[in-house]
Amino acid sequence: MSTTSLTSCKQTLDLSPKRFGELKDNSGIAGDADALRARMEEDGYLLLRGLLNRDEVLAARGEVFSRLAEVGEVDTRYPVMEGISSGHSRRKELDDPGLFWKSVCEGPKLRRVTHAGAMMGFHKHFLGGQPRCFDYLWLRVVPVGHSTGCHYDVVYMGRGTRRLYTTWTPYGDISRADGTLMILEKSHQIEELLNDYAQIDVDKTPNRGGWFSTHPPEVAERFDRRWLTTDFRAGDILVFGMHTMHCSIDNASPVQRLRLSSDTRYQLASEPVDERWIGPNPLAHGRGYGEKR
Ligand SMILES: O=C(O)CCC(=O)C(=O)O
Repeated sequence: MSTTSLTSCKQTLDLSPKRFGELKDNSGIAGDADALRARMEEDGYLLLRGLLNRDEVLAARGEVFSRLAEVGEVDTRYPVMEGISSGHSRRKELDDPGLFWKSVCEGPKLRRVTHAGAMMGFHKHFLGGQPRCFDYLWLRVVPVGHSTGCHYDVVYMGRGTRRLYTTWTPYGDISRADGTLMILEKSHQIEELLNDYAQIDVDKTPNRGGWFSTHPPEVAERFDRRWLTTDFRAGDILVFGMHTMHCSIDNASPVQRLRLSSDTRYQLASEPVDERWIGPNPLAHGRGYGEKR
């Protein structure tokens, strides 16, 4: 991959080998649950290539972009599957935009990917028992110029078991220039973060927000670590723990392609669950799918 310049949160990333690198591909150990657990312990993440059925993932992409075309967000002068942004939206004109978004996030093709089949099979294998996926699904439709700030997920969903894992799923082939997820290497071992930032519960500290920083290059410098990412293909997944610092690269698609991904959460069904994310109408941070994203 010959990208010469990337930004995240509008900050230019240092792409030198000291500060930037490739995520490790763990597909070779996908069949060995003990090895997967040991790798998670060591690295704080697992990249698994081609774990999902590519056709199902692409069908979910088509489903989501068709719904977004209904509200004018996808430019229908191009094939809907391309996910080219129109630059505007009629979503706010709907009677209930939250209900619309919920119906997109509950689309059957999307849920087939996140809540069934190979995805649940993997988590059963990895967790060593019956898995449960949060009912709430975080769907990201990221336009050019946008990204996510640096954070641990625990600050948003830390009220249940600590053996909870996020899975980031790209719906399409997403190169880093289109805004992939980045992991801060070994960030699950940074005592300073674990003892302080990780103790936050965003719903108990109003106005603070959950992001640790909106300056990824500064974070890499401060903790003397690399940001890791890769070019993803439909079918790949990236699994990581609640204490793994991550953020995303700004979408810089030259053709205004929307970056489409979801993040979903898995745990053992037998362990305590964070109730905010469960049920037919999850409360989330108070407004369910009507939450400002
Ligand atoms: O996709 C993104 O930009 C953010 C995803 C995220 O924060 C997560 O997977 O926990």
